[in-house]
This record gives sequence, C-alpha cells and structure tokens, in this order.
Amino acid sequence: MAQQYSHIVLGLGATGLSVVRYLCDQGITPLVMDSREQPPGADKLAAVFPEVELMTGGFDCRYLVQAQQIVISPGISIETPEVRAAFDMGIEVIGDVELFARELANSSAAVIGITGSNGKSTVTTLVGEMAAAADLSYAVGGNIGIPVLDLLLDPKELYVLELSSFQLETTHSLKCIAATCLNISEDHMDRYSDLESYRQAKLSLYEQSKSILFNREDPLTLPNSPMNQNSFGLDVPKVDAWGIAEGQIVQGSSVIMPISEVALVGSHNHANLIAAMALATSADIAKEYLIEVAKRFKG
Ligand code: UMA
Repeated sequence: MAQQYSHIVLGLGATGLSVVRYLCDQGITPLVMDSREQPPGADKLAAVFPEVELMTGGFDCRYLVQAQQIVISPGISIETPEVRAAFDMGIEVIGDVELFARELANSSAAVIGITGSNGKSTVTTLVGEMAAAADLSYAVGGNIGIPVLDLLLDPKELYVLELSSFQLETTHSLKCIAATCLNISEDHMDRYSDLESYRQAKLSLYEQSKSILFNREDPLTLPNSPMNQNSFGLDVPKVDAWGIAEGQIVQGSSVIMPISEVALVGSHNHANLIAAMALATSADIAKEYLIEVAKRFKG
C-alpha cells in the first residue's frame, strides 16, 4: 500500500462524482473505490479529476481502516462488510447529504426535507414550483436527481430536498425548517431487515427539522415522540392541520381553494399537493402562489 488517504469516496455514480468535486474544491484529494470494474463515472473522473485515484472491482479494507472519513454513495449499503469493519473501528462513515448539511450549518439558507415511500418527487417538485412562483432564490435536488453538493455551486436561499432512506441513514446534521415523511410502505426490503428499520431510517429526518409534517392517514409516519408537528390528510382537519372540508382545501378553518380547481387528478395526488402546500407555507410562501401552482401543475 503506497499511500494513505484521509478521505475515501465509495461509489462513482452521480453522488460519488459530486463528492469528489466538493472535496477537491476543499483542497482534499480523495481515493475513490467502486465495486464495479467499469463504474459509470470513470471517464468523467479521469477527464476532470486526473489527480484522483480510482480503485475498481471491490473495496480495499486496508485503505478504509486508515481513513479519517468515508463518504458512501446511497446505493451502497453501510452494512457492506468492508464498510462495517471500518465503521466498527471508529472511522466516520457519512453521505453526501451530511457534507451538505455541515456546509450549510453557518449559513442562513433554509432547507425543506421530503421523504416517504411514494410521491416524494411530486411533492419536491411542487414545493419547488411554489418557490419559483413566489420568485424565491431556490434549488431542488437530492434523490430526485441533482446531488445535493452540486446545488452548492450556485448558492440559494431555499433548498428543497428529496431524501431517500439510504441518504438519511448517513445524514445526522440537517437543519430543516420543515420536513415530512409522506407515507411508509414496503420498499427496498433487500436493504432492510424489516419495515420498522426502513421506517426508522425515514423518520430520522424528523430529528433534523424545526417542524415536522406527518400524514395522519398513515400511522407509520407519526413521530416517535411529540415534536413541533402538524399533519396533512384528505379528511377534515383539526386546529391548524391541513385537509379537505366541504370540497375545499383548508388549513384548520382557513380556506385555501376548491379542490375542483386543482389540476392534479387522483386522491393520492391531492394528498401530495396538500403536503406541498403545508411545507411551502412553512417557508413563508404566500397562499396565492400555492393556488397558482395547484391550478396549473399536472405532474
Ligand atoms: N456501487 C458500488 N457497490 C455497490 C453498489 C453501487 O460500488 O454495492 C457503485 C456503482 O458501481 C456506481 C455507484 O455506486 O458506480 C452508484 O452509486 P449510487 O447507486 O448511489 O447512485 P448515484 O448515481 O450516486 O445516484 C444516487 C441515487 N441512487 C440511489 O440511491 C440508488 C439517485 O437516486 C439520486 O438521484 C442520486 O444519488 C443523486 O442524489 C435514484 C434512485 O433510484 C433515482 N433512488 C432510490 C429510489 O428512489 O428508490 C433510493
């Protein structure tokens, strides 16, 4: 083993490349490992970061156990034996969203976090559309496609992030102004021992948010302990919660708009829209912009 590396990037897809770029910008030259022989980002890495070494075909434990920090892509399980061995030796294993969170720690930018088994891309897009309608400085990213660290290349005041359970497993320091887990159903069960461990990965987002929004029609989305919380649903809401009453989308007793004027079709989409409205309201986006988007957004 010729050289030691303080930082190791595992996986060379979209996330891995964004992490390499971020670390290089910080003056850190990481080592990249990928278990495939020909990872998708290999050509780009060689072209843009020729100084960065790539090891393919597996994860070499000898390097992992000597690193300070391992940044793992969401598609790689933290239970991969080589990764688990390094973690058990006290090596920090984090994801790109954790690096993003640390970078934002001293900034005034706001983050809205969205997770759930279904509908999270729709809700993320809707909140982004509402921010655009309100002419806010905002960006949308995360599991929806653009790696979060790439969003920092063009800093904004509001980040709307779709977060997968995989990303949340390695994220601990996000400070969202609002976050939701839209629903929980069996997904990615090849990566989890049971539904409850998948659920806990998702709900870890709540601990990283000033206020949380749960789905009162899906008990699995309820927080483990009382929090600064609100709920959404398709039924008549209580107090300040979001829902539908007499054909109108409402927050508590305040009417937002008639459901008949909503462009999206289907009750699951209406639930997504109501969740997006609640999240956008947490970012102080005015009602008129929620309505404008609801009337035109068809998905
Ligand atoms: N790799 C290994 N060993 C493994 C598994 C993967 O070395 O055991 C390598 C692959 O060879 C490849 C790289 O890891 O080179 C791929 O990394 P990745 O699977 O984490 O994929 P990225 O390209 O980085 O994309 C990831 C998300 N992918 C996954 O979570 C699987 C993207 O979500 C996301 O858009 C992107 O980061 C930016 O944040 C996709 C997804 O399918 C859309 N997500 C799942 C879902 O929505 O259900 C969770």
